[in-house]
Amino acid sequence: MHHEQVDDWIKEVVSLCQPDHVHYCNGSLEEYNLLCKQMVLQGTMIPLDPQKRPNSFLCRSDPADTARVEERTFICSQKEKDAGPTNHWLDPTEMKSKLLKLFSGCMKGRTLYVVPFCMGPLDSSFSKVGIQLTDSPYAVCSMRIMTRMGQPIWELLKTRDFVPGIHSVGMPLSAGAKDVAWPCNAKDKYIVHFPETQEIWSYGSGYGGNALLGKKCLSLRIASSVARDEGWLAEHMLILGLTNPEGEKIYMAAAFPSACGKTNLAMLQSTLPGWKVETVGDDIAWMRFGKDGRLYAINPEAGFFGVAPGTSLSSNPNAMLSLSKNGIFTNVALTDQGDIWWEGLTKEPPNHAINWLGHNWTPQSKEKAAHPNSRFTVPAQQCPVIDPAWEDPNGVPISAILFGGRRSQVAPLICEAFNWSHGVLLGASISSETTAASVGKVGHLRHDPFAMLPFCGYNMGDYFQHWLSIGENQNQALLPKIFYVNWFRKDKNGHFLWPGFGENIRLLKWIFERVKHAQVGVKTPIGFFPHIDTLDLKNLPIDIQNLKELFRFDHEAWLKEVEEMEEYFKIFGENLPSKLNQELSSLKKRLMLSS
Ligand code: GTP
Ligand code: SPV
Ligand code: MN
Repeated sequence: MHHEQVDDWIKEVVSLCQPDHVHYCNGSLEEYNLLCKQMVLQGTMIPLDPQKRPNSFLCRSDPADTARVEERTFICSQKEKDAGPTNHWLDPTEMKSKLLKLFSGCMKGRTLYVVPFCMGPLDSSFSKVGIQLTDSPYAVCSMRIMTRMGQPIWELLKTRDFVPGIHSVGMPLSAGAKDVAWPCNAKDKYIVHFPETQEIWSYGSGYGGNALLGKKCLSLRIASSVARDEGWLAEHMLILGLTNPEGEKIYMAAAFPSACGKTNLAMLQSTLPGWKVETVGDDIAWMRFGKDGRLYAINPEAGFFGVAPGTSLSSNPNAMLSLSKNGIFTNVALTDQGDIWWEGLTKEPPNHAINWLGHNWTPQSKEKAAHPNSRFTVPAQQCPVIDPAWEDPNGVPISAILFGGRRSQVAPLICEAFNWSHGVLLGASISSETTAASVGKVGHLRHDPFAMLPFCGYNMGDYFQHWLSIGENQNQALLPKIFYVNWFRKDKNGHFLWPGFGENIRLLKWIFERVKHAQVGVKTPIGFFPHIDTLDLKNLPIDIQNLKELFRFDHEAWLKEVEEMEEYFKIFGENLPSKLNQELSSLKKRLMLSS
């Protein structure tokens, strides 16, 4: 939408939603503090002990609003085919009329906040401006942490187009009615994208990616569709810098599905002396080729919205240090000392806490202390290992791309693609066990190509083609090398075979050396495996049997995997690139020949 249209658009939405008040956000600390104060009075926020965790708050959501709602997420392109077989679709006109009904009067009794924000550094030509109109002060405060929000954006808007987003919790208040701590619409939710007109409408949820429209809605679903047209990539990827003991540095990006280890890898604390990881981003990467033929990435976000359970000083000390102050904690437990707790935070659980449902909790309780998708929201600049180049307007040059998922079986600890198009097959073939990041069954294996299943704003078959084309047109020698990793393989007793977390540095080191042209690994039908003696396993307490199992190549299982992939690819019909089919047939041939 053009900048001249800002005022008209806001007026239109105000007359549709009928809020009692309109507040234009300037993004100042005073404004943030005031909103927090109001939310404390309202019962939405509970201040934590300022001695322990300064300027930090706990929020408890409605139990009917705790995660992304993929079943209620829509891509409304003109043609159903352009949304593709993996997205929910409705005719845009039909959806618009539905939305107009839902939004009519939906903000009665509430304040509409006008939230101007920028995804990416203000001085970067990669960045995109958006305006979110919302009736949720929780969303406003979260957007102030997760994006560049406020006054400077009003300046940018004088000359720049913007993506309009309308968000309502979908719970109007009749005159005099008392509000609840977490307003939402427990029955009806719609997270809707119109890629052709670059519009976002979100109704009924106040939680995470449903409500912070700059994140998944703009930076992935809308941006991926823009990126296809403009020749770049908007990806569900972390970005990290890796420095070796000699001080040489490379950057890499990694796509893992939701709650499969991006934040942890992005902030990894190395167990190998002299090796260091620094964080550029933990969830989203926008990447494009520079004039020098290298791929450059920026992190469009300004904060971390990270999974709380499992985060501790031993698993992810840098995340723990990042959330020492100025945080919003949603659906974690409250200790008797006025601090936060979640499963895995400490070895010894507290004797008593108030859990995410507001109930008394003890270690004997049947209920969880924290919801499995409970999250912290903190500014990225608080991360002790934030990369010096994290706000570089030109981005950082990417030397390696990792794909991975949560696979208790079959997938090896690491393998390297033969080349770019084989790497695209590795990305397209990601399957992963589902997690609590999305509403629905947890732990069942599903396809999640490029970790983008819930986030691709157009036909996934065309997305595969886009990835193939983008690589074909470049100097092959300068393309990032592509790898597949799996930290989650389990033994017969259901225990993880690989220690993971800080020990993942051993694989990053191997990747570093491959980028620097160290010897090629062992060729297998599915890719190059490392020669065991090229992996640095010094002082790693791992059983040799476990190590063997992590790289055990189960021929039968892989043939089955390929047959299943053939079936899956059929859903894309004529939109499946023939090149990708060829890559799959070549894989099948290699498997047949090696049996
Ligand atoms: P989103 O924010 O949903 O996109 O998630 P994410 O990909 O950033 O995942 P995150 O790093 O928050 O990790 C999610 C869960 O996986 C947490 O419970 C972690 O403890 C666990 N996890 C992360 N890395 C490892 C690892 O190397 N090994 C094992 N076993 N678990 C891990
Ligand atoms: C994810 O689910 O991948 C997240 C959390 O990063 S949310 O912002 O809620 O989508
Ligand atoms: Mn994510």
